[in-house]
Amino acid sequence: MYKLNNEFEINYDKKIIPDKLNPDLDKNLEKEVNFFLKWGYLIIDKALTNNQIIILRKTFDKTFKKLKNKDHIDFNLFEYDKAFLFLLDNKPVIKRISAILGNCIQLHSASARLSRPGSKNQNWHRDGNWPVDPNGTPIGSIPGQINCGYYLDSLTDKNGPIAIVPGSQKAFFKPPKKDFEFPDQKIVYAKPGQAVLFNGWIYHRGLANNSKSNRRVSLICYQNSWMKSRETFDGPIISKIKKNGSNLQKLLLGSVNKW
Ligand SMILES: O=C(O)CCC(=O)C(=O)O
Ligand SMILES: [Fe+2]
Repeated sequence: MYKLNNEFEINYDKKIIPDKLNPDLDKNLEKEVNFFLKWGYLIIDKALTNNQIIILRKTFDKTFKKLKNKDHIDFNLFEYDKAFLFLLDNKPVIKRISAILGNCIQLHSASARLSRPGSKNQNWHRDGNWPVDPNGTPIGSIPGQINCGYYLDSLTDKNGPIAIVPGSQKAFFKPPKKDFEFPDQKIVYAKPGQAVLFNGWIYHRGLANNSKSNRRVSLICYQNSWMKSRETFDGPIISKIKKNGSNLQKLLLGSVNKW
């Protein structure tokens, strides 16, 4: 027999949900939003300070050294080391994410990928399943997911830039599982310190690393806060921030567990 529990109890502080649903956009931000809407990606300069780049590289290397042969952390990155945590609500990035998605945002996944020398082209993929007919629904629902890549090594043709296909974020079908180049693909050569935002539903892939050094990236992905997340939000590091952090951190970490 199904047992009723307190499913309907609201157990979060209502102040976590922002009163104002969209931030004010200045001319520059408006330009960036329009670029993102047109091309499906956006490069943010000065997303990390030099010191933050140093800390991230050190933390990244330490983390993967402990994991030995593993080359992909696909969620819960913040539980591996609290030095990654500042990426959660990194101001220059959150500013653009909320300019595009609105103020009600949540973490979809915090991940990291180590492409060692000799790594092959990744498969074309989306970061989440595209859930809406390209014509929209009658009521016009448009959920959104935006990934943010912090590349810790300058991307070159040798170590594998990231390729994206502008327009594919609205395609109904999935990318084929074949190693090929789209004629309209765009190659992004990101630099450490920049953040590369891209639509989570755009076809993309990291390219082969034919250099002699590692290629490192942390990816922090956001979406509307009412969408389902890949994160579990229950590890010891996250639980502390969920309890004592700012309202924004709580919102991003799924404190609003019922809408
Ligand atoms: O390595 C890259 O440039 C992209 C990685 C990626 O798309 C992913 O991990 O989902
Ligand atoms: Fe991806």
